[in-house]
Amino acid sequence: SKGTGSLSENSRKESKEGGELFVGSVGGDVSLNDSPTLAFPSISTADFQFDIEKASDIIVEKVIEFFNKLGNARLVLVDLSHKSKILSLVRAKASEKNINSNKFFTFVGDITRLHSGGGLHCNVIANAANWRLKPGGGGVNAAIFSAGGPSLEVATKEQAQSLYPGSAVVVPLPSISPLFSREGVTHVIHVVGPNMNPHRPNCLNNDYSKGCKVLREAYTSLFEGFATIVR
Ligand code: AR6
Repeated sequence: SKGTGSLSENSRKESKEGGELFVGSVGGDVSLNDSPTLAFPSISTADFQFDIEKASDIIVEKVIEFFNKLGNARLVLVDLSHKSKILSLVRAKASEKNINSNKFFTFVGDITRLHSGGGLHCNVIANAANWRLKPGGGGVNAAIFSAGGPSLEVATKEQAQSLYPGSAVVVPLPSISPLFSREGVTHVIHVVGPNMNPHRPNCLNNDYSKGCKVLREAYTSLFEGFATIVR
């Protein structure tokens, strides 16, 4: 078994610039490295403080739903650390549900350096964005806007000025963006998830019946957006 399987099977390589360690598996079947691939972070589970048990159930549920509609693509859940709790929860639940690990697996690395740093080719990456679609603010949003450069900001503005929680917008990347030229990323999909952090806008005050509904909507919008690119 490969892919969502144990970290010991993963290939290891040190990044020359940052000294960060990239650990990943390209899912066993190397020919699949050319199929349309969406890399996505766990929406809402860091700065937005959403419960990781609930989030991991929703991720696995939505991944299964996606593959029931569309077979010829890969989905990759990415996080920065080997110690990522959301990655291990999702790996365990995905294997319980017998999800094909060539088509869905987890990957440790910076989502803005998957190809250059980790040897994983993903033509689409998702961003856990804020509702104003503003750069900065920390987390994966700051990393993606910084790596995408000014052309990502311009291209984003052309698509939308703001997003409500649970929705997503597909942004075609201009070829001058380093994410395009260096990483081979053709689209960024911004997604805004539910917020449980009282210090951020639209806090749901621990209302998890609303929160889970909004997180499901967020993954539905994300995967539908990816499907429109693949088709
Ligand atoms: N590569 C891969 N995964 C990452 C990276 C990266 N470079 N950086 C963070 N993660 P978060 P949220 C993981 O906080 O909870 C922003 O300020 C991280 O470990 O980025 O949806 C926005 O502007 C976690 O698993 O997003 C919003 O205001 C996941 O990405 C707010 O944070 C999401 O963590 C959104 O909060």
